[in-house]
Amino acid sequence: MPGNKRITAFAMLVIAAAIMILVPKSDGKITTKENEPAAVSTAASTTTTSPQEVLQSDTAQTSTVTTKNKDTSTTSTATATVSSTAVSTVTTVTTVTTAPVTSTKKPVTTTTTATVPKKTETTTKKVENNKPSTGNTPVSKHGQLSVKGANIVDKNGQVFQLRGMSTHGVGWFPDAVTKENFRVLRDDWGCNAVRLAMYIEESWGGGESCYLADKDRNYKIVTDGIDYAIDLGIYVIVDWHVLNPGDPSTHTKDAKEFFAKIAKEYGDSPNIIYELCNEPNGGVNWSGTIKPYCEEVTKEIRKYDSDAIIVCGTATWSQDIHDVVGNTLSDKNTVYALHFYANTHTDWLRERLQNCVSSGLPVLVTEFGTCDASGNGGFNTAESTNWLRLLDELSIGYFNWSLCNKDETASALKTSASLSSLKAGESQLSESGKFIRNYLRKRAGL
Ligand code: IDC
Repeated sequence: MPGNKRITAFAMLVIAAAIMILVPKSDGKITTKENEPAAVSTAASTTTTSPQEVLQSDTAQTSTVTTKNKDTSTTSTATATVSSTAVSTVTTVTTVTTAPVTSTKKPVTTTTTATVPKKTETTTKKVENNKPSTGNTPVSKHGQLSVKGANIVDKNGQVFQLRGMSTHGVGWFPDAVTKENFRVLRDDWGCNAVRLAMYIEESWGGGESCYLADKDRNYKIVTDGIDYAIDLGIYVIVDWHVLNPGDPSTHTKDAKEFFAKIAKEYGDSPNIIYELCNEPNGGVNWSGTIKPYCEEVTKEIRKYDSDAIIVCGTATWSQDIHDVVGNTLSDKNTVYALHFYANTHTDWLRERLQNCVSSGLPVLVTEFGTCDASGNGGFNTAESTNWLRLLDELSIGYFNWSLCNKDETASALKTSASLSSLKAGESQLSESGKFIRNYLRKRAGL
């Protein structure tokens, strides 16, 4: 019947038009054009995530658009964050595509970046690194750490002791930064954390450069290391390894830039801990130089990460923690670094530590060696044990220098051992490595 046919044809047209309007693009991505509404127009970052992942709300300056693609079971989220303070002549448009996941494994992420000229605001990128740790890992159990009095406490307010290995300089020994190495440290050594030491201004020739000689290379090694730690559910200290020169304020601008980038990318992750300056030295003092430097960098980090633990180095190669008593930063989640090398720094420094802790100062030993302060010679089990017992008594965390096979006493690995494939057990370990593994295992109840 012609009348009915006309109605049917009309109905089909309406349905077809509705499908064209309503069905999202098959690739599940949002394309953001330059001339889109105010907040999005200046900058855009597009992220495709798994349904389980929920983008945590950003600052008030972030606008988020979310669509659901039924076909691919993915959620597309466009996030634009406009920094009101920064002024730039370029805008970066970043597209992050994350394959959908059904398991708890980290999704594969690809990132493409294009530069769009002529905008006056800069974009901040928010990659989703805040996936909750699953399984029985240190971070899934203890979550976001904070400072309470002289202690670090976990998400339940229970005192928590960080224990782990420090890498050597990641620019120098990048091979040590592998997920399998960190897994062995977690499962066979009983570590709940690692420290990534990134030298700032010391280069050793060849491609093995410090941060300022090759920012991109060092940044990549560090962020790979952070990703492994997040995947494994362990804590990770990002160490701005100030040593030569000893004045951290020489590179305040670079430190702020580096930590802001890390904090933007990982600020939502409970794993991350920022160490602002390894060992100030060369006569710089706490109140005149180190504290103002730490305050400035802390302010920068807090723009993007409101609660992570921040570690401030102290004067004289991070030994002068007593200078900080009564003159701490106002930031409540800040702790102060004490470093020792067991054959050089003995009773007198332990007494200092006890006094400072009695005064309520929160201290973290982000680096210690079992030997001389030179890192070579003087392996001393008795003094190392004295130190570690005291730190255990006080629930103060510690990180051993270093996860390396360099020919020096402090190295935990034999020179002949492969740096990239740490095996469970003692076969690859130096004298120091065996002692440390054994001590850490016992402490972790392994
Ligand atoms: C040492 C390394 C050594 C390297 C040297 C470079 O062990 O291989 O040649 O740095 O300057 C620290 C520092 C740490 C030192 C370590 C041992 O934080 O960078 O590493 N140490 O000297 N403070 C006290 C000792």
